[in-house]
Amino acid sequence: MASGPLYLGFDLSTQQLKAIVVASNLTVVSEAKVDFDADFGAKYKIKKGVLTDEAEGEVYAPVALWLESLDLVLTRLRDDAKCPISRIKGISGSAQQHGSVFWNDKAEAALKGLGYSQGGSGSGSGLLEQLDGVLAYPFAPNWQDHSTQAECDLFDAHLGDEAKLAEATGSSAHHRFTGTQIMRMRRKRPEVYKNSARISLVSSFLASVLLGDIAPLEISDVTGMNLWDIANEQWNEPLLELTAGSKDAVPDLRAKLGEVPLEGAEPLGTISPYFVERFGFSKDCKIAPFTGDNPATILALPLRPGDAIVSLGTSTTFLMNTATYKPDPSYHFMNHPTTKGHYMFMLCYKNGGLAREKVRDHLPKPPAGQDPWANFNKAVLDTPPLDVKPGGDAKTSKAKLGLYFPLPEIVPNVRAGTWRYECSAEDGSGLAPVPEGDPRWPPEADARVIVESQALSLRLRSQSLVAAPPGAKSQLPPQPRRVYLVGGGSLNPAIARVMGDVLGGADGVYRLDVGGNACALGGAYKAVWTLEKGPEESFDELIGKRWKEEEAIQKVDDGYREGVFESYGRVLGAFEEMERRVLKEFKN
Ligand code: XUL
Repeated sequence: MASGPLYLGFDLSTQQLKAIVVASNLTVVSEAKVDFDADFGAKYKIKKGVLTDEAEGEVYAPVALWLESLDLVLTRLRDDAKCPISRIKGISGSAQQHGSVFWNDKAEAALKGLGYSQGGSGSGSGLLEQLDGVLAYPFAPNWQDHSTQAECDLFDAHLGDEAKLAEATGSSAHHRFTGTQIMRMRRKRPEVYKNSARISLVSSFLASVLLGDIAPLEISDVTGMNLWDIANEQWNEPLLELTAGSKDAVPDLRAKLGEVPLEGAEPLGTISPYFVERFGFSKDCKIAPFTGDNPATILALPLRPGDAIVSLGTSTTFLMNTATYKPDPSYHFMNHPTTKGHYMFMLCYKNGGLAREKVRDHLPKPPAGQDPWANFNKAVLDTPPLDVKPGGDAKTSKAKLGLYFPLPEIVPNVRAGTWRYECSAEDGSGLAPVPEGDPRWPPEADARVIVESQALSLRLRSQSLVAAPPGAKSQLPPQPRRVYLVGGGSLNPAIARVMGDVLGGADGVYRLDVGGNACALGGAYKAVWTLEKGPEESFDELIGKRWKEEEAIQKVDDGYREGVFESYGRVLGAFEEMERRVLKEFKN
């Protein structure tokens, strides 16, 4: 193995802790992981990494599980993956967003005292033993927690309405956002709140353990709290007051949250002696700020402003890097993790792959052994855009639009259900519902319409953030430069085709081939950039030079198709009107 510095990226997700080591040229050198259920399920009684209290709507993870997992993943990295740990020069990483860890007043000293050598402070015991008794609460509320409706209502009302909250903090109130979670902790478990000397996000928790000190909250992850005033780059005083319960209690909450560095570019310090003594890290190894898993995803490639990532998993997530700040209650703006003045635009849907699967299951099943999506894909590709027969009379042709939400949706905020509509293909006029079972609407049409519906929702909400692509193709209408697909659905060619038809992509639609490793790689690349960047060199510049595009991505569709893209543009207003009508009647 060549010599030279190495960089470690962690990803502490809901179900696993992953560690990936890359060289300066971004080549992956070693990796290891801990699967929470497989490795610790019996001990912690967790399912899919979490514990649940159905009656309360609480979802939470034992913090001890993460401490044990950190020791185990590093043991595996050293022993199984044979990683030359002493060459690791910098560490960063990503963690599930919004979760919080409540430290008590013993934490700081215990973190500072971490060690491993015999006769030294730790004397051969692990993180779990050495950090015993440092938590004000043994659990971290998880992003799937939905126990905070009462607090969300108060947050949404506090600055006037949800649009004002979104304007200030980048998002309207969400159950999982940490401000509402902290407020509920104060009201439901006042002793825990009182005993919390510091509150970390999961990203800064992991950085803290590695640093051997409480790490500050990170500038991108802090925007997942409903507490950070994005435009003014400071805590929002009225929202702190709401969370803390009174004006007098605000200084105490500020102390719990700590100061937030306004840039994510500088290392926080060197690694704790514990990791040097136990695993052989260099004592000069630096810890860079960790960020949330969505911000880390946009660091897994040189994502330029105007590029979009569509993550097609169980749910759908859409991410863009943009210099435009146009918040709205139905989506999220977060600070960009590496580029000051840029934002991450994020749409988070509940319905994605599962909803497509339901439609698929209404079609005849392909014979055993064939791709279970074969008939669905054939229906998608055989149905023309919007199911408008080519060559028909443009004035009378009807376009099909639908909403397919087997789960209550957040974008828009409506109850579970399926709605089918028709409108003029020429200008979207005459929008009218189509009853279930109407012979004009066979199950094959649903296959195309659901994928179009998911893509139209993305186009509707991102249209004001995209510009006409510069360069030779400057005559093109505003659209993303590139659309990158990740997640399970990205393997499906019919879905890629519809994403290209609806969203465009002047330079095409690409599949990002990094397995499930995007967040950990984003963390590792962030460590490379933090420690190797030249003066004023941006993350995108440095990673853009070193990234081997041909190994990481594959073109899966041409993207923009003249005529087709415009036909969707003509019904976008009708799609929005359909959502409005459904929302009026079926709001969550
Ligand atoms: C984003 C969110 C999830 C978690 C998953 O707001 O809650 O994507 O970050 O770990």
